[in-house]
Amino acid sequence: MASVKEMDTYAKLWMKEAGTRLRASFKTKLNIEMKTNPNDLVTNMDKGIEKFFCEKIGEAFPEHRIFGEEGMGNDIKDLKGTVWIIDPIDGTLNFIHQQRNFAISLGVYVDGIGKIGMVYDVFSDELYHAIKGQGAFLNDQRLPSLEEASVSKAIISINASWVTENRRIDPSLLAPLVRDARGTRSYGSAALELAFVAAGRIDAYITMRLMPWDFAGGVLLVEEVGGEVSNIKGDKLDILKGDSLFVSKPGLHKEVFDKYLLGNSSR
Ligand code: 2AM
Ligand code: CA
Repeated sequence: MASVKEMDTYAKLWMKEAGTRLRASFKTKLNIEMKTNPNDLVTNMDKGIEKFFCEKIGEAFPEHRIFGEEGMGNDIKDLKGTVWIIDPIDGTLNFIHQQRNFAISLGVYVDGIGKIGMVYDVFSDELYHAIKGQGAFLNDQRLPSLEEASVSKAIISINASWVTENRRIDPSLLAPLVRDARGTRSYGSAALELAFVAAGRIDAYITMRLMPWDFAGGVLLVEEVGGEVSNIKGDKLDILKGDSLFVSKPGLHKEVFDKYLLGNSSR
């Protein structure tokens, strides 16, 4: 069986090569297609980068399975064995509109347990990287453990959708949190927002709907620096189906559940 070290070494090389390809694509004309709606877009690069990972993983680890956003991997119905969960471009709208604020996200799960998490901020050339039990790193510099935080001193990443009429949460629940926090931000890439929480650049990230490849890599980064990770009800994440997500520095989780999400929590 492949060792975590071996998978990690390959994964890092592939992330860097994929990033170089994405940066090179800034000079070319993108081929953009609509997926489910006019704001849900996919480019030739999303597909090309997923194909690149599928080929590399298939050559190095033919017995492993791949769960990718663009569907070029396997039809995944369980997390048995080793599964590589990949988003070739997380934040495709940013990639198209801004050529920044997007990331490649990768998580390696063995029998449902996250072993390797990587998020590559391609524009900034910052590779966030975690191995379960061994800590999290930014460009090979170890990230320190997160310190306790409180809402009044926190910068919270949240999309404005969740405090306006929407189908997933009563906007009056999160509006007071937005009011009480020191500040809010929205970067438009869940993987990057997870990496920013792990690096202490923001204090929390809350969102109502993510797919497995949006968070499979990033949640490991946050866990490895002692951050708190759950869905919006306070339950363990559903890695296979996707979930809502609430990650934060220690202490913030409890404060947010106690003061703002009471009634929405299953605890
Ligand atoms: P994507 O660009 O890979 O689709 C934007 O707030 C974040 O949510 C991005 O990480 C984006 O990833 C993801 N996202 C966008 N639309 C989504 C949807 N309908 N369901 C789940 N995740 C989504
Ligand atoms: Ca994507």
